[in-house]
Amino acid sequence: MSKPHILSFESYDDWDSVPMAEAYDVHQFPASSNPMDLPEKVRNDIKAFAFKGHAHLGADIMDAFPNLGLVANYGVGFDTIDVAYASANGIAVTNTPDVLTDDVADLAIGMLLALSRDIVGASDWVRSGNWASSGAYPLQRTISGKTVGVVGLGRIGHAIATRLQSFNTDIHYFARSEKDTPGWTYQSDLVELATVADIMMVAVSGGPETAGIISAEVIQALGPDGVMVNSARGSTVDEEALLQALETGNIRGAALDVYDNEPNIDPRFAKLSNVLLQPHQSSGTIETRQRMGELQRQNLQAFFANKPLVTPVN
Ligand code: 8YV
Repeated sequence: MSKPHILSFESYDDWDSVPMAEAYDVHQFPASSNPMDLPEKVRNDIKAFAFKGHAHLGADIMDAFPNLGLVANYGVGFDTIDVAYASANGIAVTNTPDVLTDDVADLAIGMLLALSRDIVGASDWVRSGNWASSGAYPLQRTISGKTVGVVGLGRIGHAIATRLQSFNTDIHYFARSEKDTPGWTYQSDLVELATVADIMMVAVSGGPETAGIISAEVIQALGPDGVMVNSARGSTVDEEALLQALETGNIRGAALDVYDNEPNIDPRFAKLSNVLLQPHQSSGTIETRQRMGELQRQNLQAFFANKPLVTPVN
């Protein structure tokens, strides 16, 4: 019996590509990024995408596949997928929520600790022999007891706030609406949130609604003693304003896993000593990536079996 045809984007580990190839006739999205480089018959056969990565997925690509019915995204964020266009054309979109929440929240806390205590610089101090030759490392800063502003109280924002609660911090959050979270303070205004916060944790979804919400004004309100951790999307931050604030000491520091132009990030970041830089790896553990792949395949399987999708977006 012939297998259903799917289109795979980017590359997958063996634990994903092997089961995918067992169940489907897998075609690879062309390196040219031009779907028309695939033969017409293949484009007609493909009914689902195993989508991965952060490149734009819009009408120009979807239209090349007249029988496309599903975009199964490997990732929780779907800001680069034109979901409105997909919906209007009867194409379902799924994502991989929940399975990555803990790892993303864990790394956000790790980034905050690493930034505030300069764990990376202190490690280099020991390795280079500076400890023995020059003495104790410069004093760093406390996290416990500080006021935290969490931007976005979805699954990931909530998991970050819950972890930070055990550091005896005072949790404030910005969200579309007030949540039932006794002891945490709702702020409907981001500038207000930044004004009260010592530490800002950005955990809001990407997309047009949140583009640039961490504006120059918000960054200024965070102030010269404030720090920011972004594990959401680069697009949520006015990156030029952030770079200027970091360069001039208008905020104390930032820990970033996401940027505007990944992976070719602004080279000014690498020149700064008050930033901790991560390569968009919040969900990057073997355990979580395996669960993400499984969930993506469960959605593909449900689609081809005409069953309800497991984690639909539209
Ligand atoms: C990526 C992510 O999906 O889930 C998300 O929204 O940003 C990541 O987990 C992952 O890097 C694969 O592209």
